[in-house]
Amino acid sequence: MTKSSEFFAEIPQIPYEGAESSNPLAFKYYDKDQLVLGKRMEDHLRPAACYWHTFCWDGFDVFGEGTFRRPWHELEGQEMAEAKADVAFEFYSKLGIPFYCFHDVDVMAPAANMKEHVENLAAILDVLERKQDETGLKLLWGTANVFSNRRYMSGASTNPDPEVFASAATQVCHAMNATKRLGGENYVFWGGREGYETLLNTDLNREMDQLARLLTLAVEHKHKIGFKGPLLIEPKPHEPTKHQYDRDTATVFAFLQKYGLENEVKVNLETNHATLAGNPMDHEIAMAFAFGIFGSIDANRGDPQNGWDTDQFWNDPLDIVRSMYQIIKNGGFTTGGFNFDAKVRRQSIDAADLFYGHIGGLDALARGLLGAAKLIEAGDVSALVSDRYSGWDDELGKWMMGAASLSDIADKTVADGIDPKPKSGRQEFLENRFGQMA
Ligand code: XLS
Ligand code: NI
Ligand code: NI
Repeated sequence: MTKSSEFFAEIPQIPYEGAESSNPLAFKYYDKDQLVLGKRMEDHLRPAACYWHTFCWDGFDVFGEGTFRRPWHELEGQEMAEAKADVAFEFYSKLGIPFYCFHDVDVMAPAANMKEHVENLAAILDVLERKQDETGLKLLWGTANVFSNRRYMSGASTNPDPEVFASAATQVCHAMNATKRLGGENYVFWGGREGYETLLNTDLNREMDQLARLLTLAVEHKHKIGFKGPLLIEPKPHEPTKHQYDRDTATVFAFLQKYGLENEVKVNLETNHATLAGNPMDHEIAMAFAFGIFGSIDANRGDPQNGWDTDQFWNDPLDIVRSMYQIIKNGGFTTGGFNFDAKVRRQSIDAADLFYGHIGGLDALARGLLGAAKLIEAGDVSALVSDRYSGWDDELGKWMMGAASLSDIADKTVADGIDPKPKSGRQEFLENRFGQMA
């Protein structure tokens, strides 16, 4: 175990105490060893917490300076990176989750150029590897931040300047190597600035070809270094750019198909990004499974009154149970998991607030899992859906999906006097069933 820091000295290991507990630093529903549909809760949810919101962001917003004043933010260079790793691993361990996630720049000493970037990333890997060994924590995914540095203002791989592409490729190459070395289970691409601000200065065809080129190079590199996990694209429609090329699951799938990457790349879906794209989260999940590209989830939510990625902790029970139902019904996570890509508000400045956010988020997922499991065990929802489509398993349905031509169908319809009888879709009944579990 890592030794307790002053910052988290007041925080104990978070226990599971059950729904009746009034202890704010205890789980009420997340009991990691509880069996749900024959599988441990932890193995269903595979929870992870991220580095960036909790240990990098200092609470600044566009109108104001950082509010958190964390002790490690006062430090510099490798010393800062190591102090950050100390508190991060202490936090993950006290929370009792199995995974974490990071961007290259989250974990390392800041770098002035690409050479320093490569050196500083290498310097922190020994530390992370040692901490993983000490705590048993695993890496759900790694990624490269190719959107914050000024050089990426006009895009990373989609930049009009090939030297910027080269810089992004360098970061991706080293972030993939780092993820492989740390035993990461997936590698993520979020195209933060892979889009445009205005079409007036943009060559769309070139930009999409360049984006696909970097992905193709990453796929080749993955096989070259023997990285076993999938590469995941994280769809988002906009923010920071006006338009992002990977706007939602369906758009990503079309893009992957165009460039022949649909068997190599999957998606990391984020709740708040789905909302921004005008899609409910359960739609994104269902589409990803339908296309065979479901990978992982960034769990968070937006604010219904705000049109941006507020990254709040996901705590809408109905939304969660609907999403969880899609995940579990379709077989659940394989390499993916639920990463809390979520942050406390900038007024929540205490160490305990970081725990309240994650405890609530994990409890909400656990409740959603229990609700979805009940619906799956009851079986009435899936029976209703299969019954609705049962005609397609009969002769007429099979024939139309197979041998029949359009005119064959037209002739038969008239000759047999086919006259369909409308049936209820039962939407309110179904909504009540999900409401009961939320
Ligand atoms: C931003 C994204 C980002 C990715 C990782 O909106 O959610 O945090 O998850 O680059
Ligand atoms: Ni995310
Ligand atoms: Ni996001």
